[in-house]
Amino acid sequence: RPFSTASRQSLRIGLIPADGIGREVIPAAKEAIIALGSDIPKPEFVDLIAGWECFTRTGVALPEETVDALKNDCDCALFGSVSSPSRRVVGYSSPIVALRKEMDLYANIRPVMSVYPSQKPSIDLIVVRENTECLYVKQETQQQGEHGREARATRLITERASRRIGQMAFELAHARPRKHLTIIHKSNVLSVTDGLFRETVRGVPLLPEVNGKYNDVEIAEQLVDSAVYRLFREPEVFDVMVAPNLYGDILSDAAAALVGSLGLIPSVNAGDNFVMGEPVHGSAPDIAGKGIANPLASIRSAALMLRRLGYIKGADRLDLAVDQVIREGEILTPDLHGKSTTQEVLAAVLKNL
Ligand code: GGG
Repeated sequence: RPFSTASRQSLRIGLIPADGIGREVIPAAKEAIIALGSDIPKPEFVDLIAGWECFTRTGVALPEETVDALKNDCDCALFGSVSSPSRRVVGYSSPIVALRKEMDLYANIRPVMSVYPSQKPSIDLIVVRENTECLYVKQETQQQGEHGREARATRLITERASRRIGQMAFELAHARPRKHLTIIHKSNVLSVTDGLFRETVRGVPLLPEVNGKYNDVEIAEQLVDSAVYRLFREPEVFDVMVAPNLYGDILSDAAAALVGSLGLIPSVNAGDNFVMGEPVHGSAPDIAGKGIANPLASIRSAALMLRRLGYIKGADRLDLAVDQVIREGEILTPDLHGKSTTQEVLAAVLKNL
């Protein structure tokens, strides 16, 4: 818990629903936070805009006012989902990628857990995704080559970013019962970039400032392709996994398949001075506006955000209320083979609270 809002009378929470189902699930998370009552400081919500729809309306995907408000007027935030187009659009750049960099939210922490005690093997892992570099520096060029067009992308891995994501991952592993960390890379092929990531993360326990704190963490390594294979064959071997940006994104979606739905998986974008909850799922244009999006990942993201800020009781209550809805299995959205709406699932969570 690197920073504290504990002395606050109120908690200023920026809300950025952005696109698609983000506009349905973030308001649900807001209701769940309000229902916590005195277990957290009085929440005050700051409505903010960003996203593809914002771009089509205003010509800007991430307005300066949104970033300013987050930096100067909010203690934390919740982000929904964004629908960036798959083609290049002049003047547009993904606002969530930009926001993570602007706010220096260098770690994306994505826990994946099975809820049913009967699920075998039982899954309880965290993907720790580096959040600021790799191919997401978005330095792409295209030119005419001898055999047609040639496109290139720069992949940036720095010692600084690898060290701090490594420290975050060791800290999380150290705090868990199994104390096991797997470093994900592909340094048999990308020996320079992934080689630097691997070597730097491995070096974290030896840093003088760490002072031996992580000596109890068992370190393993896995090439990213075989990590996906093992994730499906024997997910129970993983505890904390730390990965460069793109691998972390892909691995966490894959891991979500093991526990029923991407609609259950929360995350926080964490830095040293700010935290922003965000469901791992995207904007789901196929179901947007139908009122059937699963709000549980967003409610769990709110719990993760509160937990990182130190509001453990509030976070525990949200997690327990969500787990109970899943275990009872009666009021679930269609992604979990249920027939209920977003509002009905929210009502069930609120009842459990
Ligand atoms: N909440 C996660 C999310 O929005 N995922 C989709 C995503 O990251 N898309 C990248 C983009 O649209 O810019």
